[in-house]
Amino acid sequence: MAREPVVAYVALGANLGDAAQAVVQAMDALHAADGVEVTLRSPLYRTAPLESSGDDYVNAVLELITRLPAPLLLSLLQKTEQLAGRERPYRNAPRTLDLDLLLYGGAQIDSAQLTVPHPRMRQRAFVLRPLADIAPQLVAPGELMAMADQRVERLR
Ligand code: A4P
Ligand code: MG
Repeated sequence: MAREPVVAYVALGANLGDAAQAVVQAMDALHAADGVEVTLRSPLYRTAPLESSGDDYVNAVLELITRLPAPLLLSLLQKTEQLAGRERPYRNAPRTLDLDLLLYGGAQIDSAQLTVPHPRMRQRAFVLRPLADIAPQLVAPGELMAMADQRVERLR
């Protein structure tokens, strides 16, 4: 266990089956997991697929507090994806649930399994829009405006 609690941000995405339900269930599952407390949940968004095929995605971001070291938090995210029936036929395939670790405190991590901050988060409106809802201090005002061509509609 990490000695001090760490604030982390997780992006959730799904575009197979009941995507909104998968995202909400994952938020609940993470909150119920040992060693994790979900402290903030963004609204859900319907978003156009980016470098991916299939239906529109449902995306959201949550904030959590944990003492789990980052590799164990990643394992928990992957276990939660598996419970939602995640399969990986090819990169960026449509998915029942994708959980990406965006930020883990102020840590910079570059291991074979884990890159934090998430390397593509700053190019993606489907990440920055919900992140700005719950952590506006982490998203610069101009950043989202530069992505106005990416379709992102608030669901609820
Ligand atoms: N990995 C490394 N760093 C991280 C991190 N910070 N968080 C490794 C999570 N995982 C991390 O992930 C592959 C490997 O990345 C893992 O084994 C882990 O060790 P994956 O989820 O199995 O594969 P993936 O989903 O194909 O890759 P990834 O990186 O999640 O894809 P992207 O780049 O995030 O893109 N369009 C819309 N509108 N909404 C979306 O949610 N998502 C994608 C996925 C593409 N287009 C989308 C959306
Ligand atoms: Mg992923």
